[in-house]
Amino acid sequence: DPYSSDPERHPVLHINNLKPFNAEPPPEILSDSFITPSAFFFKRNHLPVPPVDPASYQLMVEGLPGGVLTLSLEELKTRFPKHTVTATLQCAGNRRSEMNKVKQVKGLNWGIAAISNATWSGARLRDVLLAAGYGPDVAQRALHVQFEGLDKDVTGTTYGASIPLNKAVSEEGDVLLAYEMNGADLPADHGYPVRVVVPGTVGARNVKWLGKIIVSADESSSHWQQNDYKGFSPGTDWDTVDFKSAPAIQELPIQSAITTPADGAVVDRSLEDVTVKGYAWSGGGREVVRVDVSLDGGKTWQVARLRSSETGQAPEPSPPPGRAWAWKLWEVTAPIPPEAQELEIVCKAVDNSYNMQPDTVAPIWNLRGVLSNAWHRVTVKIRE
Ligand code: MTE
Ligand code: MO
Repeated sequence: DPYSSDPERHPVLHINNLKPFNAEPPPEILSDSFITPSAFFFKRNHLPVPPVDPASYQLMVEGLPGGVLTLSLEELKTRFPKHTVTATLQCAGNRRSEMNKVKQVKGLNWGIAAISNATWSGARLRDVLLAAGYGPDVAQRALHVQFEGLDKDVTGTTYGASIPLNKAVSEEGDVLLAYEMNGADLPADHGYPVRVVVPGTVGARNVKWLGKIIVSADESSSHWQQNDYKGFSPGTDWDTVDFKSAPAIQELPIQSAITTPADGAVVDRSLEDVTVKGYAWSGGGREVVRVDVSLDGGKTWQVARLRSSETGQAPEPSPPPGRAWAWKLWEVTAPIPPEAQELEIVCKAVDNSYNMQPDTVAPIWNLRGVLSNAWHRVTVKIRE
């Protein structure tokens, strides 16, 4: 069994697939803390978790004038300044189950919790590329930085992805070769000993168990870069789809969801108020500036209180412009409307480019069920 050396996992996780392991936390855990504890952080593996010996681990950096640079884990930790970033990771398939309700799509049936927020520490990719000889001449011929994982399928093919070179070398891009998550060594499921963290970019490019970095004129040729993780028209089906016609997903669109109450929950009228909580995040470093919440299916709205730290106490840290990598948690407490027997609670977020979420799923439905970011709706019953 190639999965026999997979680590143990927390029993509270909802398992979408056991081998390879794919699981998400119960949604209400996400809004319990600004930083998601690593045990509850969603896990998305395409392949078995590779066992890596930290003493013999080597990271290779190729495609730069200095030739191949090889770094041990110790060298990565000591030769480069340690940089810490709080960044949210979201799978392109988060909320896919809502697309499945419109029409069947292909992929794991994720709920709303294939997203989590952590503190990551490591070397800046930029610093490592500079040490390997990156300079302005390289930007003339290279456009992409490819990453290869150490996890392999039965044919020996490794997981791979790439990001634009300008994101990788930008001082404001904050791309990390992370060896710590939430102040401890990376857990096995999250890429021990080293993973790429590409803030603002779809989960799939945040390559775990990193083995090789290649600066190249071309994108990664991997299946996951070329023939997966792309968006298409609702009218495109598996007979007509041409994966070459669409760009690989990089920055993700604006997103929000209600983590509590859960759909179908019962709320006692005697409580008088209902408290609604959730998360909101946008890709590309765009900051969430507002979350609107409705208790009546979208007829009337109120503005949620946003939180961007563990305590939520003023003064709240404000991210540098264009570098809002972490989600915001939000909350609304409102009186239960006197005549209502049922509440249709809806949320929608706005980022600082005034991007907003679409109101329904059907117009953004796509055959792979990615980029599912319609207004999130839950219905709760009022018990008299
Ligand atoms: N890296 C490797 N090497 N192998 C993988 O299967 N999955 C990717 C990405 N990096 C993957 C990988 C996908 S699709 C996502 S959403 C994120 O890792 C999930 O990261 P997490 O498991 O730390 O939440
Ligand atoms: Mo993903």
